[in-house]
Amino acid sequence: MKEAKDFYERLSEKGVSRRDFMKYCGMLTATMGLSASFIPKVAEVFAAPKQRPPVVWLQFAECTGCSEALLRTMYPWIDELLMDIISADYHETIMAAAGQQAEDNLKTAVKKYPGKFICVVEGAIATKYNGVYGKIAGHTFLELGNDVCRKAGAVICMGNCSSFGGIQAAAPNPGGYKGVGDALGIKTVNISGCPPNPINFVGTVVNYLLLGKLPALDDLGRPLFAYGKTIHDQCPRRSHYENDEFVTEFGSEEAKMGYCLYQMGCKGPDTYNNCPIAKFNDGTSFPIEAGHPCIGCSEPGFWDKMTPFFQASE
Ligand code: FSX
Ligand code: SF4
Ligand code: F3S
Repeated sequence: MKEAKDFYERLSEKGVSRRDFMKYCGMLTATMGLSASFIPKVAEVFAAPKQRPPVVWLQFAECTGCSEALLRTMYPWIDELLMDIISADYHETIMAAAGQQAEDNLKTAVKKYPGKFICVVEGAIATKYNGVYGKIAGHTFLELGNDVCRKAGAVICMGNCSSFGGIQAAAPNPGGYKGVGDALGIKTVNISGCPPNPINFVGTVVNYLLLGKLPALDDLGRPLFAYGKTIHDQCPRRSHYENDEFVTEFGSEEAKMGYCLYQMGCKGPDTYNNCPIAKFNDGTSFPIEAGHPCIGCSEPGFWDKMTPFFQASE
C-alpha cells in the first residue's frame, strides 16, 4: 500500500496525474489484448512491483533508434516507470560505467542470475569469418551473444535488426549479419519494427510480470497481441483502397484527401504490426496517417523484399 502511495507521489512530483497514468495503463492493457478489468492489475505492476527481473541490455549492430524510441517515448516518464519494474543491471546507452567497469558489470550480472535474467538485445550479429565484422571491446557480437544470451531466462529482441538482421543483413551482407535467434540458434521474442513501438516492448514485459509468462508468439517470434494483424487490415485509409481511390503523386489533391497509398508503394498488405492502433508519440500518428506509405519495417528482410519502397508491388 505504502509502496503504491509513494509511487503516486513520485508521479505527481513529475507533474503526472493519477488520471494520466491510468489512461496510459488503459492503453497498454488494450494493446496487450486484455480486457479493461485488467487495468488496475496493470497499474499495480508499476505501482507496487512484486518482482523486478534483472535485465541485461545488449547492443550489437544497429543505430540505437530502438533505445531512443523507448527512452524518448511518448510519455517522458515511461522510461523511469520501466526502470522501476525491471532492474537494468547493464545497458550500454544509459549506464554510467565505462570501460573495464562496464565489462565487469556485465560479467557480474550474468554470473549472479544464471538462467534468470532477461536479455534484451538491439542489433544484429555478424556471423561470417567468426563474427569479426562486429566487435565491442575486443569481443565479437557472436562471442557476446553466445556468452550472455544463452545464459538468459528469456531473450527479447528489440527492433528489426536483432529480430531479423535489419539493414545489416541487407544484400550483399558481406559480414553475414543475422538476427539473434538465427545467429545463435536460439528462440527469441521479437519486437520487430525499425524502430519498434515501445508500447509493444512494455506490453511484453508487463505481460511477463502480470501473467508470469511471455506472450503468445507468431511463427516469427513476434507477440501476437501486436503483430497478429496486417497494417492493411487496421488501416484508416482502407475504405479508399476498397473504392479504388489511390494517391498517385505526393502533394496532390488525392494525397490531401487521405486516399490509399498503395500505388505510392505502401506495403501495409504484407506487413504485420499494430501501428494504426498503437501509433507513435503519445498516440499522435503513424507513417500512413502522416501521408507516408508503410515500408514494411517489421517484416524480415524488408530492405531487400519491400524495395523499391515507393513502387507498388506487382
Ligand atoms: Fe535496427 Fe535498433 Fe532500426 Fe535502429 O536498436 S531496428 S536500425 S531503429 O536502432 O536496431
Ligand atoms: Fe492498405 Fe496501405 Fe492503402 Fe492503408 S494505405 S489501405 S495499408 S495499401
Ligand atoms: Fe513500420 Fe509500416 Fe508501421 S513502416 S512503423 S510497420 S506503418
